[in-house]
Amino acid sequence: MAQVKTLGEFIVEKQADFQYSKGELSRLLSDIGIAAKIVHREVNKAGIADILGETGDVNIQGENVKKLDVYANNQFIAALSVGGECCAIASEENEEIIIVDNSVSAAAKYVVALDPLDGSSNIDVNVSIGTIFSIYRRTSLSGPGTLEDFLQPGTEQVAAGYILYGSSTMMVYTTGKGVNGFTLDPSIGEFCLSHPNMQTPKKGKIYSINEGNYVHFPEGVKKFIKYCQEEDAATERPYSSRYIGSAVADFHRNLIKGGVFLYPTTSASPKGKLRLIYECNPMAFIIEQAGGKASTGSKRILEVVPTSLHQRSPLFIGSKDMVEKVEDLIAKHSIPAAKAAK
Ligand code: P6P
Repeated sequence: MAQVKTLGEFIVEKQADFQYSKGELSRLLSDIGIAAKIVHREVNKAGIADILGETGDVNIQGENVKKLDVYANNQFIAALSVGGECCAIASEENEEIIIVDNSVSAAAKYVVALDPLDGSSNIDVNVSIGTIFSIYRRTSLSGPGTLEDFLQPGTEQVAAGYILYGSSTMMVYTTGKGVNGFTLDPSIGEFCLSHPNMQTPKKGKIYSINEGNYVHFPEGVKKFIKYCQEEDAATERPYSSRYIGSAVADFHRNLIKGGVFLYPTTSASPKGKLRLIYECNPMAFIIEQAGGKASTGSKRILEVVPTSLHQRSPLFIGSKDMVEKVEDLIAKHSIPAAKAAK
């Protein structure tokens, strides 16, 4: 039987990749793995336990809060707080950053931004959902973590990853030395290395977008959708349209099979819908490490300098050739501001 390598063994083994590493990042990633296993357990019995449905609260995004959202948020905050390796946490579920206020954590050198349960509108209909996380080295020199610690461009991320609660539960992450995927084996309660050194195909035949918003899309995006639908044997078109409505699930499928996920600006989301700091940036870090690309439509996602914690961004992410095709069409069909002003 092939030797199984657990997440814990892998993290320790790769710790050697980081000179001067004293194990803090390793422990931080392990803390995330522990919280993931706890959330996995609840997600997989949501249909049984009284954890379905809504709490009756509305979060800062104006979204109805699902019980599992709150549960996941609490579990990750607790694991990160107890672990002592991060001094502050930013969560989609919390308007302000959470200071991890204990003697050990105050000296910790990392901050973690996370979407504890993305796609939660799918919980009650048993569709895959996910957790997304992003880790930065704090920029503040001492004392409690600060908002500025989170307002760093995605290029500064130390690590990023997601947990996908799907037909199996997987944890996929990068520390800047490639992308590795681990599948939870519930029989031993361990994440085991199942997808070493993940690389996304340069070309893909899948496009993922909510075409219900078509009329509001920028012209270049409309042209890309039509491009995907044209018959052309040489480029294996038409492509397939696949859209789950859960970013982590759509991203993960395209990462493995090749494809492009698009969330452009729409009338409901004039700045895009996905959050820069704890959704776009972590997935952008992963896709670049896997040989793909992530763009706002005109700029590399990882180079956007955030100005607020929950700011949104348009997102075009996946196979390099497909993202570049979208960027080309957006550039070609964008109306220069001056001309538009006439
Ligand atoms: P729409 C889920 O609510 C989410 O934030 C992402 O996971 C998903 O990709 C997107 O919204 C779906 O949005 O507008 O297509 O329903």
